[in-house]
Amino acid sequence: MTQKTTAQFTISLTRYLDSEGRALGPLPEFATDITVVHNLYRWMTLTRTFDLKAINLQRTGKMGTYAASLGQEAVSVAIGHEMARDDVLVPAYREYGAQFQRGVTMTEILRFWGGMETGNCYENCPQDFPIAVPIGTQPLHAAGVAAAMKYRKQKRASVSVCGDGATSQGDFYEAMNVAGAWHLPVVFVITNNQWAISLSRKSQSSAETLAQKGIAAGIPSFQVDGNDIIAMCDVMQKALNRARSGKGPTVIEAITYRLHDHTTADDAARYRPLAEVEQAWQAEPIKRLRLYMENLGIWDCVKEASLVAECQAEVDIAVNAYFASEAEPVTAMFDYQFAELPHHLVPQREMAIAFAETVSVKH
Ligand SMILES: Cc1ncc(C[n+]2csc(CCOP(=O)(O)OP(=O)(O)O)c2C)c(N)n1
Ligand SMILES: [Mg+2]
Repeated sequence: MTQKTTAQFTISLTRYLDSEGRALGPLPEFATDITVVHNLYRWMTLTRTFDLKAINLQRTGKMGTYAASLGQEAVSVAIGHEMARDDVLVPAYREYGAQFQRGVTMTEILRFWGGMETGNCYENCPQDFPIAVPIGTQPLHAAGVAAAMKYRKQKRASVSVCGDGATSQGDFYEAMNVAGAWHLPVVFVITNNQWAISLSRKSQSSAETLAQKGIAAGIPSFQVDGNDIIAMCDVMQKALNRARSGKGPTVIEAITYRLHDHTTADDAARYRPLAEVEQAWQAEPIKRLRLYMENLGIWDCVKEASLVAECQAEVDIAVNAYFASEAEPVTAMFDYQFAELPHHLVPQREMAIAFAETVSVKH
């Protein structure tokens, strides 16, 4: 018998800043451009301000269930920052930081979570996909979009975002395979926030990394510190350039932490230890970039206060526009699902109309 190693793989982890915002080595050029750094910080702060307001709207009965992006802002802000106008984003449901930069309005997001599907019909970026709650759909959809781009010989890329839990879905592996086999211009971002509702990352898969799932399909695959926006932007930029220049797909596993409950319908305190969450707060991305800027001497508490006020004012305007927008009629949930309403839903539609007349539906 003979035995030899026929293939070997490694997975690297990219990180530029430690959790105190100190550079661990030479930084990419954009990290020393004050305008770029301020801009990244502003988008993360705006996203968090929006997030906290949206949670409050749900808690006070003014909006439906909401999925927060708390703690994951660097992942989505980096995605939005690096994508080009005519790339296509295929998001899951925590990618507000990317969506805002793509032109999705905060009011549209509030309308969506307020139960108005029209909120998913983006006026400023109609080619981006809507928020999709079905887990693991995004990679395959993004692969399809990338196949169309390649067929049309366009220098564009699609970006899929899904969670650690989504990587267990069959669709995820199909997407990896077709993207690898056809060298599609797609970037698969796995937001590994350590939890899929109450299932921990460790219980989710025995694979050492989630990135290695791309290796099986012949795709260059990496881990990145998803709480380090400099690292996130750097790997995103490289992956998008690869895609747009015909070099094929990339898988990026962004290591981060979901600091909030899964959604406002969840209570994470029932399944994860407080100590773990407290530790994760130490590594959160906004504090890290703020410390980096303070170390550089380009940020102080006066600038911070003025940014926070500016973001709050922007969010208030969006919330007021949401309050002023017309609620969807109760029939909407029946009317746009089927070409022809199945007969068993006809009486339910009538019941819904009768019920709506007895209550004032307000948001
Ligand atoms: C196909 C499908 N199965 C199950 C669900 C129910 N579900 C909603 S969120 C979720 C967990 C997803 O975890 P992960 O992919 O890690 O994303 P995260 O919520 O952590 O961002 C599940 C199982 C769903 N929405 N879609
Ligand atoms: Mg998760």
